[in-house]
Formats: sequence, C-alpha cells, structure tokens
Amino acid sequence: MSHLPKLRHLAVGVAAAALLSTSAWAQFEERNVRISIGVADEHPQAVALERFAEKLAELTDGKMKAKVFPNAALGDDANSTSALRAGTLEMNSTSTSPLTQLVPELGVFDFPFLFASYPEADAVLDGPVGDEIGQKMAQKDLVLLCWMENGFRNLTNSERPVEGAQDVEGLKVRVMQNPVFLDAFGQLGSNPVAMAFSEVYPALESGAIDAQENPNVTILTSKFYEVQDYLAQTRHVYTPFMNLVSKTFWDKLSPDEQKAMREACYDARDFQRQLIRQKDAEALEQLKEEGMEITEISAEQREAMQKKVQPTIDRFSQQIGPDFVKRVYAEIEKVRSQGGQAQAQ
Ligand code: TK8
Repeated sequence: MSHLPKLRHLAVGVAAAALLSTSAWAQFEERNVRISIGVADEHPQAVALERFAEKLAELTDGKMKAKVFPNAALGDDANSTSALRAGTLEMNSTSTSPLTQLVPELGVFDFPFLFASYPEADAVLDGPVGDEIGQKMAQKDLVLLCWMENGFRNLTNSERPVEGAQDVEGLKVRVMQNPVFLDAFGQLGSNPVAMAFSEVYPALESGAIDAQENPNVTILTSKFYEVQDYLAQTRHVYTPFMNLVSKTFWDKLSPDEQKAMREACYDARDFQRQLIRQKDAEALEQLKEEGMEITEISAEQREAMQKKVQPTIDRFSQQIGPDFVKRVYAEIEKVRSQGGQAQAQ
C-alpha cells in the first residue's frame, strides 16, 4: 500500500514536467515567412536576408522558416507592401521612396544631400526618428522590423559623362515613384519618369529612357552596366531599406516568435551594413572593368546641384511637416557636432 502515494507523486511530477516542456516547446510554431525583395540574389540585401533566415531558424529550434524571393518575383516595392497590408504576404524589404503615399514623412529620406555620411544615416534610422517612422508604419498595418541600407545613389546614363548639373539637363531619367524625386530631377532640368524598379532594365534597353540612379552595388547586381555607358558618382540621395512585416502575420506570432524576428533582423542589419559598404567601392571597380566611364562630381559642382534642388527641399519640408523635418536635421546635427561627419564620398 505504501507505494501508492509515491506513485501519485511521480504521476504529478511527470504531468508537471510535461506541462513545462509543452509550454517551452509551444513558444515556437511552424511558420513560413516569405520575404519579397526587388534586387537580385547577389545583392547584399539578399545575402543578409539569407542570414536573417538562418538566425531565425537557430533562435526558434528550426520552427520559423524564412525564404527570400528576389527580383520582384512577388511584386515590386509598392505592390509587395500592399500584399503585406492585405495579409497575403509575410515580409518584404523595400526602399522607403515608393511608400511616401502611405507615410509622407518617408519623403524626407529623398531630400537630396540630406546625409553626408553613414554614421548620420545610422543615427537617424536607429534613433528616435526611426522609431517615429515605425509608429507611422504601424498605423498602416505594417511592422517595421529593422532598417537596412540601400545606399548612396549615383546617376547612370547612355548619353554623356556627367560632371555637374548642366550635364543632367534634358536626360530622360527614371526615378522611383515619388514626388520628391520627380520634383528634384525637374529642378535639375532633366525629364524624370517614375517607374517601378523591375521595369528599369527593359526601359533602358529599349531606349525609352536614357538614365537611372541607384547605388553602385545595384547598378552592378542588376546589370545596368549592360545598357548604360556612363556612371557619375553623384551620391545625391541615401535610400534606406525597411524590413516590413504584415501586421496580420505579426499578430499571429507569440511574443517569443516576435522577439526572435527582431533579434534576427538586428543581427542581419549590422551584417548587411558592413557588407554593402565594403561592396560599394568594389562594385565601382567592377563597373569600371565592365567598361563604364566613371566621373566624379567636384565640390563646386555638388554645391551648384545642391542650390538647384533647394526649392524641392523647402517645398517638401512644408508639405511633410516642418517640425518633423527639423527633428531629422537636429539628429544629423548631433552626429556632425560629435565629429562623425566623415564624408560619404
Ligand atoms: C528594389 C528597389 C531598388 C530602388 C529603386 O526593389 O527602385 O531604384 O533603389 O533598390 O527598392
């Protein structure tokens, strides 16, 4: 008879252990995260998101599986973002520029020559301004997981070497679907045409447009050098990438799953920034080898360009909200006064 209570204790112990292990195990469920990106699979963005997938699996006992779909196979930036909002896609990594209709504040990142260095961009994006943007995205059913880098943009064209604003005049330039870009390139005297990224290569190839602008790495990995002869290191705009998650999907996740997504994103972000910054200079060398004629923009010419686009900045500061824009400049100022203004050029 004496073994009975012991057995009962044992049974309770087993049940408790089972409960414990069940709840530990239940924190992560089988999840598939499809990530849409517009750039090619050799782009550091794709490489970093593969790392995100590895890290996510590692943090969730292999339960959460992310898969990267490059080359806009699941839609360009604007379309894939609509899919996130509709709840038919889990995640994308998009440039900020095509989303200004949704969140006008994003337009500040399209102000020409806003950032002069990487530390300035990092401080603004990873600081209070970045958080504020995150809250705006949340109001649109989008979770901003973390920022990454698209980078400083340069102008390519099929007509002539560009050394200053005067050479841009009359060029038919593809810009992102964005009013600030359209306005700025209008100020420079070019004929800007807005179109989605996946349409750019064919439009350059057919001669429908003469020019486009993107960071060196994208010009290389999307093979724009095949259809463009001239590359000017204008570094006129720094575009961030945002890693966005569908709120519909996010709300299904447990707090532990959400935490794993964030942690994996921060890890991939730090890796991505390092990689893409190193690749920027390497890509330039490779583009030279591919036969592109490279021009630099002198300090005077840059200043002249800056003057030409100032009306765009003034106009859109008013439109976006002068207080918000001031806060952005104040964050940049902080970095500059701390001596972090090492030139991006
Ligand atoms: C890729 C785009 C691209 C951007 C553009 O989806 O559209 O020119 O620079 O990187 O986000």
